[in-house]
Amino acid sequence: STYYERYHSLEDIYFWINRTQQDNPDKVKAILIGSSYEKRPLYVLKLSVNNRPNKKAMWIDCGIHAREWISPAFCLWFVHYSLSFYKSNQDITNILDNMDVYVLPVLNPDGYHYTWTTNRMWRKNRSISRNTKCIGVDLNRNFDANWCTEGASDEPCTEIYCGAFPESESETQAVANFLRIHKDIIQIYLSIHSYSQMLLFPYSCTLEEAENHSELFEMVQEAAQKIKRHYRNSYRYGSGAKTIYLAPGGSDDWAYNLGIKYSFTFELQDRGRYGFLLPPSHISRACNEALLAVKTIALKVNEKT
Ligand code: 0X9
Ligand code: ZN
Repeated sequence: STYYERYHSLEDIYFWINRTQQDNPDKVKAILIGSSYEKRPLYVLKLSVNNRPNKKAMWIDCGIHAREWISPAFCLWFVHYSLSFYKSNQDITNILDNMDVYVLPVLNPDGYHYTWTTNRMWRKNRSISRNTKCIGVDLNRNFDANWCTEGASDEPCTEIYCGAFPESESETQAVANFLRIHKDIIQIYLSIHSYSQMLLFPYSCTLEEAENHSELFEMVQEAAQKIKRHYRNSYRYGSGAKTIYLAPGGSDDWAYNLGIKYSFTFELQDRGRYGFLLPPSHISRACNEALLAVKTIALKVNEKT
């Protein structure tokens, strides 16, 4: 198997980030956007193929939940695919000619490292809070979107602990600050999770419909149809709250409210047979399906603007 058909430790991924930028100095720049609770650096890779002024951008983050290993694997897959097939694949060429792409391969490095060394099923980050021996905040409940209402918990010992206050966590702050600064150029926000095969969009923090609900619905519907046709695999789609559950404080809803009107969360393979423990032999299929969804959405947004 190739490098991209295997899972990689955090140390390997840091090495890969450095190597990828060194080998592609004209297309890739690593940007330090902050650090984790345990002081690990958070690097975003900026993919940019030409210096056209006023270029729009897409953001993709992976690994907000530690045990969802297919997610960082997808970010690496996406960067490698973009660098390998720019100029030979028409879709990725069209996308990169029209927008820069910011890729954060591991949003929650402390948690990811912990799943490699100690507990494979860890979800949250590794921050220590007062008055409890329970560790970690669910970073996808820590953003300022109906923070800590129904679907999150203020109990530190739960898997969906929202943290002491919105953006209490240094990983959340790093992402939120970067998006605030770049909100006028970023048109598309994508957050990659697993598992359950779903293409979700705002809102998850309320049952109300987003202002451009039907536009978002049509985009994920088209993406799901393409996956079905190409790979004979089914993805459910719709707003988060109606498709899975109410879950406030998520990055997608927060980015949407910031003004990034094309905001999505993808839940990659599988539908529960292996769950978070998706075997490496399934990585290429899972990533190609997600890649097709990313392309479909990015091309649609390019068409509109
Ligand atoms: O609950 C979550 O955070 C995500 N599902 S997971 O099984 N990967 O944990 C879904 C996130 C959907 N978006 C929001 N809740 N904002
Ligand atoms: Zn998740």
